Amino acid sequence: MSDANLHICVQPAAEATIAAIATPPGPGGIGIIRISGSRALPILTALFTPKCNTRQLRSHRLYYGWIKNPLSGQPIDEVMAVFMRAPKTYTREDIVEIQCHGSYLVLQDILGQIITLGATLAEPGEFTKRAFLNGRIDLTQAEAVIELLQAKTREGLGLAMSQLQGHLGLIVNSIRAALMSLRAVIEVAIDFPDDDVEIINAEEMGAKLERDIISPLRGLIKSAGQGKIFRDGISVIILGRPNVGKSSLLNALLREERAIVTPIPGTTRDTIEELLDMKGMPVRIIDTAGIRDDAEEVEEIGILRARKKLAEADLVLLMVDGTQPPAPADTILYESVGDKKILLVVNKSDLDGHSLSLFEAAFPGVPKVAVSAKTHEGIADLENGLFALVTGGSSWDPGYSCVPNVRQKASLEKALTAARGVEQGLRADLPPDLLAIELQSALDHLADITGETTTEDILDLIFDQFCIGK
Ligand SMILES: Nc1nc2c(ncn2[C@@H]2O[C@H](COP(=O)(O)OP(=O)(O)OP(=O)(O)O)[C@@H](O)[C@H]2O)c(=O)[nH]1
Ligand SMILES: [Mg+2]
Repeated sequence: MSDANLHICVQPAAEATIAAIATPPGPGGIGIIRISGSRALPILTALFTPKCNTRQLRSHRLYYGWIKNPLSGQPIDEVMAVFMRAPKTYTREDIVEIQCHGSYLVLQDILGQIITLGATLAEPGEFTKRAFLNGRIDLTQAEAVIELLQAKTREGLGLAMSQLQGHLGLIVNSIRAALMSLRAVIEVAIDFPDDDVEIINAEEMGAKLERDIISPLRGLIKSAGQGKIFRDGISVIILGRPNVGKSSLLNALLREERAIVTPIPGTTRDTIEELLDMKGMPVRIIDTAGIRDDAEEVEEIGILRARKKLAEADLVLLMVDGTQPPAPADTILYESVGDKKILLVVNKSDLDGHSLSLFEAAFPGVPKVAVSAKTHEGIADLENGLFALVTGGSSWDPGYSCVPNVRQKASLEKALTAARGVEQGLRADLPPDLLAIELQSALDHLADITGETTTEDILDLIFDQFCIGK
């Protein structure tokens, strides 16, 4: 190709053609570079020599060939390349994907050529942001993409998938449609204030408000609470006096010898954190230094760390040695936990002299479970007990539900408050223009969820969570 064909095009930011490496850093079987925007095809044409000698690349077809330096003609890599013409693409713009060998250097070289030919480096999440701005997906689906990428368990993935299919957007839009039909009636009442006919039938409107708006909003808010634990997971801390078996329990839960276990009290000096999948719930489990008064210096620091971690934990596994009678130190620890959820783990059930009933008497009403961290007896009971404590024993099936995230839940709550305002206004016979204000506020908060009125700041916050190339 001659130099004359290599004109570099500088485009305004909104229309800029963007490019990024879409696969994670590090060597891999293949690496993918993605380009989106009006210059995607000219850039590919300048770099790519297909084996089949075609003049024009057809859309949505995968071609085999070589990426070459457009100036020197020097081959850079043997690749598969695809051009996808807008609008049937991820961003609704023209897209090119180049599958090359998964070498960081090759990927960097090709990306460098693409930038030279006029593309800009994509920001994190910019491809998905364009999909949203170009109307292919709503904001709930864009957020689902982040969740899908970050899901830690199958259940978390199920939630993300359901949201990616747009289920939440559909429900929110049906609530909005109901609000709009109420607003239409109220607007008629505003326009004809002296009409003899009663336009607003408070009872009928109240019933519709409850059935089509308030009740589904409540349902969504409730499932947000339940879903949070499957999406974001929980943090569980193992606390107890030295030598009760905390590290052994960590190992038993992880099913690997992660932490050092010895008969010497004060073995664990630092906190140890690991992530595990407990019945679909991502659980960050934290083993801590055994807490005692006469600890030496390093151990003392570990104990301070344990106390700090306690503040962040959602649930405490308070571990005791079931072969020893309850000690005042156990009670002091129990009291230090405050109002956090707690499960008393009475360990060493494999040994003679183990007694659950002694602890029943000392800690009445506290959920407890007998286990042997050594033989793994009772570990399943512990997992069930922990799960029940966290979920409140609900038999909710996360995989198929519509579960709003924290941001969406906050908007749903504001919409619910506004909808309740309308309900109260109807009962108090407020003038229609005041009802209209509350109704509009509910509509605005719902529009925030799907992204119709979301501010640039919030969009930035959302898309900043993405990785580059997505
Ligand atoms: N028989 C029996 N021994 C156990 C059990 N759990 C732990 N042990 C033993 O108790 C000792 C202490 O276990 P660790 O898991 O290190 O206890 P820890 O609470 O982490 O102790 P520190 O880190 O020192 O606070 C080790 O000798 C373990 O083998 C159990 O369920 N049964
Ligand atoms: Mg330990």
